[in-house]
Amino acid sequence: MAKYLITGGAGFIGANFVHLLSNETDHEVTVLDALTYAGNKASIEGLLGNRIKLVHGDIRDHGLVHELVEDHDTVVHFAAESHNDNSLESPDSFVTTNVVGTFNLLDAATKSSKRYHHISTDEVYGDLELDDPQRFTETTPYNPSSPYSSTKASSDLLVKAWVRSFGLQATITNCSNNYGPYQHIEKFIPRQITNVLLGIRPKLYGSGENVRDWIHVEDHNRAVLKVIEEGQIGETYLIGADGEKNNLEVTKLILQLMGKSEDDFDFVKDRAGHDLRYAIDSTKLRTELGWVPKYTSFESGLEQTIDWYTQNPGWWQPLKAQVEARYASQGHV
Ligand code: NAD
Ligand code: TDX
Repeated sequence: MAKYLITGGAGFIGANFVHLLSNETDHEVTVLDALTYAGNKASIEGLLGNRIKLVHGDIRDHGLVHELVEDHDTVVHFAAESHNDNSLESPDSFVTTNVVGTFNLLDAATKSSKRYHHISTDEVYGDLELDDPQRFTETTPYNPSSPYSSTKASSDLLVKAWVRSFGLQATITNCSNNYGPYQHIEKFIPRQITNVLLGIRPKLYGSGENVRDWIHVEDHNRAVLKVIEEGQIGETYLIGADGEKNNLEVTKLILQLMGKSEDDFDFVKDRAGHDLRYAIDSTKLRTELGWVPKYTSFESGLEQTIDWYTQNPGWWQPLKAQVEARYASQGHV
């Protein structure tokens, strides 16, 4: 039994990770989450009690971060501003949360000699051509495109520097696009599912040719746990499940699974600087740590996700009008 501090544990991936720790380990867990627009206490409410606690606080609060890190064995850092479209409109909080917030955690984990795991993204590597035979690996040079991905890249570089300069006991994982329950409805897949549920046509940026490498959130989180338990200190592991699909294919599949016509969607204004393709080669994680994904069928993972949003309107419906109003102001409708 260990004491885990989970930052961003009321967000999409962090909340799913807290469910995994609750169901499959006997660790004590403290969630540190600022409950921004992207955090939702309801995602972990049913788990809160003696073993799982929530501290409503900000990773930019240096004193609070030091106090909490000192009292735990392992820090798993999910908290971030995570949405590319928002980072184009108002990048400030991306810099303060993703860079300065990460610095606070690294400083505290170094000073109190704690194990630190850093959650990052494949977007730090930039994008690939559609026909590029090489996928991202642990040695691909960093080349981020957006304010979001450049702040995530900055935070990864801080971790690497703290490992080398101060001996921080850290690992990093860079994962591809996640889907599954509890994902904020500003993101692509839940935006389209909830649109269809409300009779609104899905909205596809540009020509829909952009490719993302989809992985179910549970597969991501099981890989994270494996890296924390068995990974080599100082190492980076890429997490991906060979799930490349373009946005047009995903939109058509959602429409088909929800009993609508495949053409029942709109093309809308593209995202500025829109990355064309992400693709992960996860050979290192698979061969060194023996991780394999459970969700090998994207279609059945997507069906399960559609069911979850259909069964849980109370979780997402209160957010919908505001999310769509923001997209309208950005011209993505
Ligand atoms: P999310 O936006 O759903 O959740 C982020 C959480 O962090 C929220 O609960 C929010 O309240 C909290 N938070 C934000 N700023 C904070 C602050 N200053 N202090 C404390 N808490 C704060 O994000 P997500 O999709 O769950 O992503 C989690 C992590 O995984 C991020 O680091 C992201 O970069 C990374 N990642 C995401 C994906 C993906 O597909 N979603 C893929 C790879 C990596
Ligand atoms: O309405 C939409 N229509 C559309 O075509 C939205 C919201 C998105 N898109 C496109 C843009 C992307 O090509 O769908 C793709 C996925 O978009 P997002 O869900 O915004 O994800 P992305 O920008 O790829 O980044 C995600 O994966 C990597 C997460 O938000 C990041 O946090 C993670 O690091």
